[in-house]
Amino acid sequence: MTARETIAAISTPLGEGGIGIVRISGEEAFRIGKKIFVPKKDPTRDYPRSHYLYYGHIYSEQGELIDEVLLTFMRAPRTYTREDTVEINCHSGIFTLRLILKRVLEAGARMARPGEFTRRAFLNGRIDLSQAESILKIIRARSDEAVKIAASNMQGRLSQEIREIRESILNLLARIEAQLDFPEELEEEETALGREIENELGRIKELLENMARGAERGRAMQEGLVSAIVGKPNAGKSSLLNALLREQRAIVHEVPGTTRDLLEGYLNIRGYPLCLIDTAGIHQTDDPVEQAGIARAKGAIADARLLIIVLDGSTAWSTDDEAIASLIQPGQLVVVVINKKDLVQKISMDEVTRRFPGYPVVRTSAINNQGIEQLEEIIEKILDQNLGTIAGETPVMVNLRHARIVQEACEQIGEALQAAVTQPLELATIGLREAWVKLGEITGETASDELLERVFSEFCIGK
Ligand SMILES: Nc1nc2c(ncn2[C@@H]2O[C@H](COP(=O)(O)OP(=O)(O)OP(=O)(O)O)[C@@H](O)[C@H]2O)c(=O)[nH]1
Ligand SMILES: [Mg+2]
Repeated sequence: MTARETIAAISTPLGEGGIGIVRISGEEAFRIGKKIFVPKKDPTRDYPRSHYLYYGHIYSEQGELIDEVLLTFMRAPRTYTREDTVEINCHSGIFTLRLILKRVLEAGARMARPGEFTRRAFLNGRIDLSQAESILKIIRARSDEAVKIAASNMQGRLSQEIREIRESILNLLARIEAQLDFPEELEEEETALGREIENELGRIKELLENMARGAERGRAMQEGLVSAIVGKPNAGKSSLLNALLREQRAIVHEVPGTTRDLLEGYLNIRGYPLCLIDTAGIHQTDDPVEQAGIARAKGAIADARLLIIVLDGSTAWSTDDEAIASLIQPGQLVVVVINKKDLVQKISMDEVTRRFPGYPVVRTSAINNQGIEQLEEIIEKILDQNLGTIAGETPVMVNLRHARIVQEACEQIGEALQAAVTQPLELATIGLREAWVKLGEITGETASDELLERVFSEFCIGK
């Protein structure tokens, strides 16, 4: 382990709370802890004992009392960073926490950068890169399933699978190379080996494909599936958002064009976290502000995985509805809501089925909370069908970076397979090597400094 500066940060959110924690990590941690902390009881000869909770007080340099605290000295390597660590549990007020941190910095620590504690855990070999990223995912999880997935990856589930796949790739490379070194081998053996290589490549490809398949569900569970509520002005989009969120989140008004900007709300529909975006009503207008809102609405539609298209059942089918139907992109999930079912219905169902063929349709009355449960049921069904459940053994990726790497590796293995079938075996080694290097970026074995910088900068200070 190389000597590094001792770092410190406030590790709990800034604000009022029961307890706040200031964390110190590095060679100087114990010295700093002992300098600023006065234990209540006279310390015994073995003070400070590792992983032992001490009660006492922190004083300023001038000897003024700052706070009453519980303090732990933790000797490396049994710590988060694998370095000597001190944690100070104090009363959580912004000023107390800041005063204690200031005191720690005066005593010789330097302020930690975002994610630096976790980065040290990585550099000191306690966790690999994907495990570090899973810690961040746990912190940001938006559903129970997301916590479970991230926790299992934090334990190294994903890393283990990736290591096994990389190992298989290396073995295969070794076998191909041995073959290339002894070209005098009999032709018959060569075809047998060729078939074996093909089979192994096929197996590796399938493992990667399974992982890629589970990734979208994993990410949706982690971040919330991006879903846009769209429709013509006054259809009841904002009312529907409020009904789904069960709070008066958006302004609802009889004047068309009420919603101008995008409005986001998070909700959990039967275990699926959704990031629900209310948008401005789409129609032809000369008003520049409305036009700007409509442009944003169209952007949100383009980015959404799920579209909740709201039609006003009490008005006739219009060119605006027509225009909205044409915004659906291939691969997007769609549910059609005919709102205002409490009023006399004027909308033509023929037009609805003509323009939205095959999409589920549900009637609601957003202001009376009618049909909302049916809508939720339909959304659940759509997500069940399209986000596929994950095969039991396959680890789930929730990280876009990992998913992209696996996708790329999958393509490279595909190319290797192609080469193994049609061309001299040498060509297959190129794809295999590329896939091996690429997959190493998941665990961090082949990650560049720039990549590490990018990953850890996403963490907050103190983690
Ligand atoms: N009768 C009836 N009125 C509704 C229903 N849903 C919404 N409204 C009314 O329709 C009007 C428009 O509702 P909003 O939710 O603001 O509609 P919107 O689609 O967000 O409209 P814009 O933001 O202007 O595009 C309001 O007066 C609502 O009270 C419904 O189910 N039944
Ligand atoms: Mg609105």
